[in-house]
Amino acid sequence: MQDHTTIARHAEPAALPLSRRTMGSARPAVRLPGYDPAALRTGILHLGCGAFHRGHQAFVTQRAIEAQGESGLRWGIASASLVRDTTPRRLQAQDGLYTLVERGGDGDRAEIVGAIAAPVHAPSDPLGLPARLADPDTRLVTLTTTVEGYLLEPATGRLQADHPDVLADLNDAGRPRSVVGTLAAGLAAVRAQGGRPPVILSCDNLSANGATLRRAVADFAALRDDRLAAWIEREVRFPNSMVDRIVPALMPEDLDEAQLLTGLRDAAPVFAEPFLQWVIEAFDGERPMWEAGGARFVSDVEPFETAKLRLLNGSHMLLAYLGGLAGLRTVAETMAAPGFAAFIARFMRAEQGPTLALPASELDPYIDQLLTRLGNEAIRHDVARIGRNGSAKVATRLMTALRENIEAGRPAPCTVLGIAAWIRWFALRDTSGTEVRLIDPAAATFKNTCETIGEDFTRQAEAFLGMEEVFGPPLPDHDGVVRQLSDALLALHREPVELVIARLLRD
Ligand code: CS2
Repeated sequence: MQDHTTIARHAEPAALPLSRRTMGSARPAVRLPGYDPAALRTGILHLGCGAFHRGHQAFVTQRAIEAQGESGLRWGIASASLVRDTTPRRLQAQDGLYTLVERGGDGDRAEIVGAIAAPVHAPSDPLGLPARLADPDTRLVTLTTTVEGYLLEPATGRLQADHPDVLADLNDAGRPRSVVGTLAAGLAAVRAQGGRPPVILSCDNLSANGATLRRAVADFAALRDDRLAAWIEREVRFPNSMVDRIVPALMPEDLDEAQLLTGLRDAAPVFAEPFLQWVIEAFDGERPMWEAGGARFVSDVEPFETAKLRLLNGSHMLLAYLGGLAGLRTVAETMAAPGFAAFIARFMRAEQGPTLALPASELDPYIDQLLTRLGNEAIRHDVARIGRNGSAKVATRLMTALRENIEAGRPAPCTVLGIAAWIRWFALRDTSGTEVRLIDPAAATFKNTCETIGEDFTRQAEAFLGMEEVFGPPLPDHDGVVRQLSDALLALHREPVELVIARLLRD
């Protein structure tokens, strides 16, 4: 492995900016698109032009275009950000091209991706996203907007009909702000033209992502016109999909590191782990040959997505909250600290694993592979970032399995300690002088609860578990769980995280 700090110091400031014209002068080890990016037409509209999309779907699409030759050229992506994000503007200045760096234990591999034929900054786009969706060449709409973008009521999974963005989009369908408003306006235009709707493929990291999005869009459409809602339910396909690749957000030093690898200046490179998985519910309709980039088409995505959410994303939550409390900054630093890797292995093997319908012959290697991925030191994955919006994640990633474990009489101390660590982030704010910041829509409520209750940990545990919109309905053996959670809160209050983990592993 090269030393990344040394790399950052030696990047030359005067490198040529990446563009179609300069791409050919990239260093010889850099892989270039196996097609002419200027010849692409757009067949895919993507919403959410962030790092994850570019490290995952756009890369897989590049492989598909390469594999399909001439007929692949219709699958260029119009990749849009709906709001503040300026990534599309940076990509426009470099003809949609960007560098993807895969970082594994054995070094870095850089590739220029050209699949984004049209980076779209929605607020300044002359066409507008509904018109792009309704273009008959658009056969697929893919999304990575995060679940918060779907504007759902957490308790019911239905659209928040009174959300300001929903109300604004109902008044002005021309330039929608919300994901659901954009999809509904585009689909209404397809219907008005008597056209065939594109397939809408959610690539957001939540269970039943396609079905969830379908309900949100139909709810929005029903607020406009019941017939539109019925047409969407009948005519539009929303397959489910499971996406997996660890793609941290861009760090300032990444620009110099990418430049050192390629010799070109890229304002929007992406760094990702080598691993990639994309499991898509099979659907009828035209699409790129994504299998060429590793995608799999299956009849039921649910087992894949549950395993991934509980094992990978659940472990991420525990590492983020416990690692953050221990003063560690990244997932890999946390995995390398004493006790943490063994703790996460136990969480996956003894707590989450037994709740999954996977035979040991599949589960064991999957967990081993995850332990290696989480420990990948070349990936700087910020714990505070992973810890964001835990209130929208804890139910699917931790609580469902905890409930099943209690019902089966299986102890789940690692899960309980992880939840306690999350609560501690909010409790610590004003008591220890530690600057603890965790972005979460429920942050104010959580901090308030901790402040009002103070150090009565039984009451704290009761108050948090009582928040059904976050933790779900009361657990079986409620009193037992309150006791365990309050013990864990007390332990984290009294002792350093490492000691608490060491004791848990000994017991
Ligand atoms: C992470 C995910 O931030 C988070 O919630 O757990 O983004 C994770 O890196 C991806 O789901 C990996 O596929």
